[in-house]
Amino acid sequence: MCTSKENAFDEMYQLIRPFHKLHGILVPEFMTADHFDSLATVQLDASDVWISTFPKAGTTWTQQIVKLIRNQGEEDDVQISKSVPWVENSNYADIDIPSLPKPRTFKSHMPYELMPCGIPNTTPCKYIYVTRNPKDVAVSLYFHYQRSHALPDKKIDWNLFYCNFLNGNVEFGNFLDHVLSWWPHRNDANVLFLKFEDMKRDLRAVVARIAHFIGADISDEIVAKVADKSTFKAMKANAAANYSWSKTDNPGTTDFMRKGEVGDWENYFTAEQSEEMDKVCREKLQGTGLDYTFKI
Ligand code: PPS
Repeated sequence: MCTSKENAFDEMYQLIRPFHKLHGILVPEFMTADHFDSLATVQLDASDVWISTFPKAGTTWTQQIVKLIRNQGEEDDVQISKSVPWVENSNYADIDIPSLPKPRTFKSHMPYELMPCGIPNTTPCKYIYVTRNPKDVAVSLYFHYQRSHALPDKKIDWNLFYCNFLNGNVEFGNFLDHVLSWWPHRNDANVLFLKFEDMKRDLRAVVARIAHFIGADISDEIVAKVADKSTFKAMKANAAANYSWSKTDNPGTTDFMRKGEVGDWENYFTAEQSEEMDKVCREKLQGTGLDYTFKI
């Protein structure tokens, strides 16, 4: 249980590269305030589509879908992180947004009110927010910390990570606060709110919804083609979509395209942790109408 870990934050953040707060949100230090603030003057366009998520909720999957829809189902060999850049990440600061060919698609992990380049209800763009049940997000993010943030040869204990996740002491803060920043806007005309589990259940239906939302006129045949090229298996085998280019200091850790399942959390959560997370979700989501599927 998390309550027994009083120093969880200090304990875990000694094992990983430096993090800091960016406008109140915990992020890796490579995301600088200078870069973020410079985005405020970027001119957005009505054809821009943003994909926003809490990390590990289905970002890359949705990036791939939008990219394929906008390309009539045709692949290219451009890495997804270049085709659909992560805007607030200073590592991509050399990407000149104004010169990118339109229509442009962007990735962000910011909550609603901190979206780069403008709060969604003040811009002409469309936003796809994707969420996933928090137990699977926690497990996926745990492996991501191990692979991408842990100092060489350092291993993070699952119980320690779980505790930090529950307390909102992970990148992009508290998972439930993040989703609840977007949830009230789910019916806004320029927001499409999606769930990872629905994508797993019926990928073609979600591809069709996304195409309709972004105003792409594609046939049922192209919808099927996009869905076929966006399955976990297809993306894992696709060198432009599987992040095989992203290097780790911790050999032996998992691939970015790890499992892509609903319910893998059962292999890591103890019964007490699962109950604790259920309780926190119940308390925080009560009356909002938002719920999650933990198993399909
Ligand atoms: S990131 O780092 O925030 O951009 O990560 P993100 O892309 O949001 O999430 C990575 C997890 O999504 C899984 N994934 C998929 N699952 C099913 N189908 C497809 N096509 C797919 N593509 C990516 C990926 O495997 C990570 O989840 P886990 O549970 O770790 O496998």
